[in-house]
Amino acid sequence: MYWNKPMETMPRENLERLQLERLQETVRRVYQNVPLYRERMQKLGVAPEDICSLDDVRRLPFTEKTDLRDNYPYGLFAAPQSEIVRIHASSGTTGKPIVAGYTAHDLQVWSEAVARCLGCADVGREDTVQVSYGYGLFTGGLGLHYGVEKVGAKVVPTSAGNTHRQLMLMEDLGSTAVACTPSYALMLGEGLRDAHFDLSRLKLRVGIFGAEPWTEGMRDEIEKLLGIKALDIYGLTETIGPGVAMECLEGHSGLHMWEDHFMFEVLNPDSGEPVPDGEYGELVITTITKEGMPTLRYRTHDLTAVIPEPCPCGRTHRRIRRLRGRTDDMLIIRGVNVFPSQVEAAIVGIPGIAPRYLLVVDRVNNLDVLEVQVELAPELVSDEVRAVEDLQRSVSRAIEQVLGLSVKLRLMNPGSIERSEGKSKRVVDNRSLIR
Ligand code: DLL
Repeated sequence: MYWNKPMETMPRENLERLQLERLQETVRRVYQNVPLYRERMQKLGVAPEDICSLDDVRRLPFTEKTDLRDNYPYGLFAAPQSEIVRIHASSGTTGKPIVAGYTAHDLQVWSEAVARCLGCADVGREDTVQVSYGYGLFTGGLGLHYGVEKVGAKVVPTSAGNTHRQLMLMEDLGSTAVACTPSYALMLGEGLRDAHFDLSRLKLRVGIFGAEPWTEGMRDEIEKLLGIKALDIYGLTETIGPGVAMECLEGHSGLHMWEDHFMFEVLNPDSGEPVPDGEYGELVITTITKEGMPTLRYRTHDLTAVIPEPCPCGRTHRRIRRLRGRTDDMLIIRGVNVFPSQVEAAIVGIPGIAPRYLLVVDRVNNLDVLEVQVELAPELVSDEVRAVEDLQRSVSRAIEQVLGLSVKLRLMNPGSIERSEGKSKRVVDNRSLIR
């Protein structure tokens, strides 16, 4: 089902003409209003008038997560504060989050993008959509929420957590669709299985799952446990939130990127040169309709490939493959972005602790578990149980405060964490993506 047929099926030629106009407008806007972009463009010797074709996007500077961090909180905003009506945020590499600002127009664009995603899942006026992504600074809950309202479906804003209540409401309210992270979808499914629940009592038909990497194996399991079709939705705070790209029921593979709002490139992460269609590279996104905080050539560090073949659904917006992983070291644990350097920042300076650590990530009962191994300083090898217990508590608290996530802390004997002469290995990720 299309939400916006003329846009979703627009001939490529027209779509590309529209993209160019919008790109030019965005470049003018950031050049005028955002010192960082103006200075970078001047350094590269490129002015807004030089953007004469879509290929000229490659003349523009890249934007990185660090640029958002360094300009925290409002430095990359391109609209006056009086026009900003919403803020969202996601965690970054330090204690400070990445902040995104939206004008009223941006919120329209966002709900339009999510409405198209819901159309891809055949969700319309007759549906009841349980939004079990977290509500708040995270873009998942509110992002889906306003898209559901836009298509005229009924939204049940349960937010994440409280599995028992989620399942009760799902049955009682007759939810036909659910939106949450794939790992939470598995938990919901297992809740049903463990309760020997008769699936025919549910009206659930489709799930809209994203915010973290998942696999075909996980899709199969979710579909079996919940008795639904499971579809992948992609997005990130820096470019808008969920709704940048979405799988459709017909194609069932590959996510349509809404190219009238987001221009994308797939580049070799080392050289910055485009990779041929079909080959994996880093996804780089330029927003072309955002006002509050447009981003030029944002390096997502997410790995994907363009699917060159047209989709049987008739949408002309190109598809990217399911996101394969990241080029940097950001981990996503239970939907929370975690950088190893955050742990380092938390433990450095705690008396009795050496700045040696290792993050071990596992998936236990389909939930991510983060174990943080931290080395004791040689001077503190205390046999005194109370002293070690106190240290255990204060180090856990310090780490949990920075990450916003509960962790399993293991204090290790001095020298027991492996050393390396080159780059240190900070992470062991045992979550098997091929399940
Ligand atoms: O996770 C936005 C979102 C909410 C997307 C709900 C989909 C559904 P951030 O917290 O900024 O925003 O995290 C963005 O999450 O760069 C990817 O690494 C990862 N990610 C998001 N969706 C997917 C997906 C939201 N479908 C980061 N597959 C992105 C794999 C995903 N990774």
